[in-house]
Amino acid sequence: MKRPPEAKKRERKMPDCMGKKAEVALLMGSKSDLPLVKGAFDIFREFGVGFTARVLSAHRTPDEAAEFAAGAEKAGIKVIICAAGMAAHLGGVVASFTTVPVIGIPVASEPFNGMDALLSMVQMPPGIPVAVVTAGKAGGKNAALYAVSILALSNPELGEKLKSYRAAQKKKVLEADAELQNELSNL
Ligand code: C2R
Repeated sequence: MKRPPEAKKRERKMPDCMGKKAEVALLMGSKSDLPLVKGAFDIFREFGVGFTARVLSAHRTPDEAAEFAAGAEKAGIKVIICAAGMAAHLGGVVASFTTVPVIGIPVASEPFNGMDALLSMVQMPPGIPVAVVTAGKAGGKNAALYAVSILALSNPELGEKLKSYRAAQKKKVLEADAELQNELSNL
């Protein structure tokens, strides 16, 4: 049976960053969100995770956003991250077109300082979940780390990298504490 042209379109290869097959897709509602999600790129690079990033909007490019979401699984995407501000419907709409896990990053903007985006993402009706992470710059980093944890479930090497990352983080904090204790004892 001949497949409809849109099915073919959906299987289109994802544009890969880092020359690796993309397993994570990071969508942002506008290019203006980019400064807040850059932390995610650093984590993907650090962990060697292939990713792709797109500017797509459920409001402004509904057809393209739906096409991307509907074709993501076949294209090998295992986690989709959606960053959006204001009435942030992007994550919810993307999640409605796929069973690939969707993580939302609420982007803070005037006049509600991100509360609008947070509630739009976190208050999904039952049946279509979106996992929401920290608003602000930390959101990019945490969304990427969460995506890495999901991928690590079926990739032991990535799991080990994640454990080393946590151990290095712990070491840094304990060193900072030792430094503080030293400073306090010299007061
Ligand atoms: P502009 O800076 O382009 O005016 O966008 C974007 O994520 C951005 O934070 C302002 C804000 O609008 C958000 N936006 C959404 C969606 N599309 C764009 N929340 C969507 O589909 O949910």
